[in-house]
Order: sequence, then C-alpha cells, then structure tokens
Amino acid sequence: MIKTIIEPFKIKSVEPIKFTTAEYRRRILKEAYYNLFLVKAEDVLIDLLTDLGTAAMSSKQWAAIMDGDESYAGSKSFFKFEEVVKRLTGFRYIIPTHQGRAAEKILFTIAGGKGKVIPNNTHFDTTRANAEFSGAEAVDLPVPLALETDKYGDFKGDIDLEKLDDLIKRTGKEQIPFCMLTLTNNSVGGQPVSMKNIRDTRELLNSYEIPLILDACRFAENAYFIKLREPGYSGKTVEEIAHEMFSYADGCTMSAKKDALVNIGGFLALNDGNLAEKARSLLIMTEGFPTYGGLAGRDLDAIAQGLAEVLDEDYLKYRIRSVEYFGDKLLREGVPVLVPTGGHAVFLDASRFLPHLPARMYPGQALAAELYLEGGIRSVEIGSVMFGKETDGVFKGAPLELVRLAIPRRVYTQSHIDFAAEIIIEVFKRREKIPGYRITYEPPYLRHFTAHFEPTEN
Ligand code: P70
Repeated sequence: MIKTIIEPFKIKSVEPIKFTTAEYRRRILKEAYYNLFLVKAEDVLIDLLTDLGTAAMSSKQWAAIMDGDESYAGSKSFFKFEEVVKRLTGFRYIIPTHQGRAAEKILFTIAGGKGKVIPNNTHFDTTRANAEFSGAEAVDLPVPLALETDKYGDFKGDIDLEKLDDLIKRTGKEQIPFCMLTLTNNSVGGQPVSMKNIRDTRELLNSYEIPLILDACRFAENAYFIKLREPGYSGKTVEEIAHEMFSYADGCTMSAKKDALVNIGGFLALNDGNLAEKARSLLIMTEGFPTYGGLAGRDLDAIAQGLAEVLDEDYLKYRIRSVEYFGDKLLREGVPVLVPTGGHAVFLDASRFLPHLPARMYPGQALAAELYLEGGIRSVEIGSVMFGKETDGVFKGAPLELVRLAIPRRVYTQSHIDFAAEIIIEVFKRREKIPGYRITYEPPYLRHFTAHFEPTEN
C-alpha cells in the first residue's frame, strides 16, 4: 500500500531563494529591531510568516487573469465572481473588497460602535482591532480545551455556547449586533469548528434574534476537517459541507488571500438588504465601485477560479496532510507543538519550549528570532506581543504564547518542510540559552507589525 501523499501539481515557474550566513542574519535581525516583520523578504530563506496572500496561483488562474475585464462599472469579471461566490455561500449580496480586513472595517463601521459587544470563538488580530476601533468590545469565547496545547480534540476551534448564552444574558441582545465564528479558529491553532457547533450557535442566536457572521477565510480547510472527523460527513463532498456551513449564517467576511488561493482580494457577503446598502455606500467612499471594490477586474477572475480549485479534495488532502507531516516530525523529537496540527500552520508552544522565560519576556518573540538566526526561517509570534498589553506598567499577557509556522498554499515542497523541521530541532537542543526580549517602541494599535525589541539579560 503506497502511503506517500504527493503534491497534486507540478511546477511550471520557479523563484530562487537566498542562502545567507548566520553572521549576516544576526546583523539583519538587529537592524530590524528583532522584529521579523521588519526583515526584508529577500533575507528570508523559508517564509512561514503567513499563509495570507502567499499562495502560488495555478496556470488556470493566470489564464483567468488575462481574461479580466477592467471596466469601472459592470465588469464581466464581477458577474463571474459574484456568481461563484453566490453559488458557494448562498448569500444574497456580495460586496468585493481588497482583502478581509476591508470587509471587517465596513461591517464594524455600519454595525459596530460604542457600547456594542461582538462575541467570536476567537477574533484574529485585525478583526479585534477593527471591532475595538469602532468602539465595540470584542469578546473571545473559545472552548476551554482550546487553551490546552498538549491535549487532542477534533474541534478545538468551537465556540463555548454556555459562555455565549451567559454573555448575551448579561449584555442584553440589543447590544450584540451579530456574533462571529472564525473558521478555522486561527488564534488557537488553526483548529476547526464542527458543523454541530455552527448549527447549535445558530439555534442559540435564533432565540435572541442575533445574526451570525462567519469569518470564512479558511472555510475549505474547515469543511475538509468536518469531512474527516465529524460523524455523518465522510460521504459528503467538501462543497456540500461548505454549503451547509454557510447556510447557518447571515453573512460572512472573507479574506480571499487564503482559501481563494489568490494574492489579493476579499469580500463581504450579507443577506440583509438594508445592511448591504449601507455597506455599499461606504465601499464607494473607501474601496471603490461595488463591481470591483478595490480590486482589478482580473483579481476577481482569479478569485472565481481559486474558489473552484480549493474545493478539490486531492488538494485539501495534500494540504492538511502536509501540515500534519511537519507537526509529526517535530513531535517525534519532543518539540512542544500544539496538537492536533491545524489546517494552515504548525504552532509551537513557546511557553513549554522556553519555560525559563515568563510571558513578559515574550517567549514567542524569542523563539521566532532564534528560528531566523538558526536557519533563515521566518515565523510569527502569536502571544503576548500580538495580544498582550502593558497599561501603566501593568503587564497583561495573552492566553497562549505561540509561534506560528504558516504554510503558504502550493509554494513549498516536502524538502523545504524537512529543512525547516531540522532547524527547529536544532534550536530546541539549545533552548536553555535563548534570551528573552523587551519592547523598546510600540504603536497604539496592532503593535506586533512595527514594534522594536531588544534581547534582555536572563
Ligand atoms: C494571518 C493573517 C488574517 C485574517 C485572519 C482571520 C481569521 C481575518 C483576517 C484578515 C494576518 C497576519 C498575521 C501575521 C502575519 C501576517 C498576517 N490573517 N480573519 O496570517 O484578512 O489579511 O485579508 O485582511 O486570519 O493569519 P486580511
């Protein structure tokens, strides 16, 4: 029986990557104030910073790009895109945006605001920032198991329904313009949300007449996990599962830069005509006319094609298995990896990797810096740098200190992954000597993108 799952594509175009020395990387990292967002991409060997906008497009997507219609109004690319998104999601109003956060910005501007409360299984960084910027409070309600990185669970991305019910009762349904579910749940490890949880959330919200909005950027990965793990779904196609997921919601925000396999794009989809009209008015002011929304016509064609390709189950099998393969290699060497591995990334548990560093010495930042120094691997901290705060000298840490190694779609081969695993294992062997970090500069919002750091004495 053949066990190897191969990449379900062959490579038509290649891009060189640059090898550097440890000494060179030391200088580069220092010049970037130890913030990997400030390192130039050409100084990175394997870039696992994000799976956002980093996919390799297919020859069919490139062909679709040539067919793009760049008319300002009524472009045929829009109608193709709209048809594909409507067929997939079933939502009535489809509003293109240049990426996911633009859809969030519009949604929170028209429905958020001061005094409002937005629950979610877990808000990712831009979602939380957009909610808070509108004046609303963003509340995370993950299930307790999600915070135990060494415990297996099929659907650790679920929302905690009891806490949701409590929150609604305490806050009052008038203050909750909508509830969100992020599929997959990025902040807790790219973990899927079960169909049962989506359905039960819908039922609970129905009793309060609160709409449900999906953050759908990794919907196909979520649907494939449901097929693999949830009773009753193994015989359904991923497309059928996706239809059912969307059928429980009143709309979605979507970053097409993930599961639509493109480098730019997104959309807001809604069933409520009044809300959609408000969204469109804002769209014209900020993004563009409703038939292109901040994108070129050709981008809409690439999204339409990408949404067809992402539902291909050979692709999803390879996608999910290749992430798991990476995680398994590390687990075999005792590296503390969040289990089970999620859909788009392997997450290292930095608090268990570097137990000598307390949260306020930013163990995730320390580990991410070290992976770059050791082998030019770029990852991202998802911990107290991204989600922690220091107000008047009082430090408030994040619930988890993680380092995420996100796998761009269709970009790296198995040997790139083998190499990255070896680098991580090397760093693991010398973990006791890794220093902590302190922040020397930070902006008021989304500080992780631009903060400056320096190593501390242990
Ligand atoms: C990521 C990026 C973006 C995102 C998301 C969810 C669940 C909305 C958005 C916004 C952000 C990132 C993080 C670290 C480094 C680089 C980028 N997630 N909802 O990689 O969508 O980016 O299109 O505006 O994960 O997870 P968009």
